[in-house]
Amino acid sequence: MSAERRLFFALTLPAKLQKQVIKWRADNFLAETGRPVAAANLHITLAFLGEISELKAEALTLVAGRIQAKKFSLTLDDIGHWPGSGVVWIGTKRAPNALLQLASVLRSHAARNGCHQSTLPFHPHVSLYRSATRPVAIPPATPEWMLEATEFSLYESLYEKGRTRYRCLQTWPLAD
Ligand code: 2AM
Repeated sequence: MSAERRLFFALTLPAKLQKQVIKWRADNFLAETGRPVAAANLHITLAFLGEISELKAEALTLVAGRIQAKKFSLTLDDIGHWPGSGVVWIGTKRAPNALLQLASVLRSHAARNGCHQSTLPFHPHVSLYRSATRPVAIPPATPEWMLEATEFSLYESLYEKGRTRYRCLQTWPLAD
């Protein structure tokens, strides 16, 4: 039997935006805020699949390829801290319908394939810090970056040499 892998569907931030976000983070948060997420790991999770078998991964890859979803843009104009999960994040005050629909369809396919889905409502966000369990001084605003989503991807989460790395397994374009 093949090993299980930890997989999730996500939107990646373009490299230029990743750099802008980490520069802004360094300038606007205290060093002791938490464990900073590496630039290359900045993303918006659409559906978390958990540790799944190759069979389930193949089924969900096929399903993802059949999804007809549209391109959309969103503004990263919101910031927050969830002390329970220790996450400091940036997100959007107005999630576009196309984003909500894409996440919803991926999450329902994941659930139908036996991947447990959180009962919490989907809240699109980019995690900036983890292990931030103490009160955090949140900056008053973000620079309101615009993110153009033209594709979504399936990622594998790997833990190597004490670091988390996300490997892109497959990417699907969003339609005009
Ligand atoms: P995040 O979206 O809040 O950053 C890979 O672990 C990605 O899936 C991370 O981005 C992580 O959190 C997200 N994720 C969503 N639900 C998760 C869960 N139950 N366990 C671990 N990661 C989860």
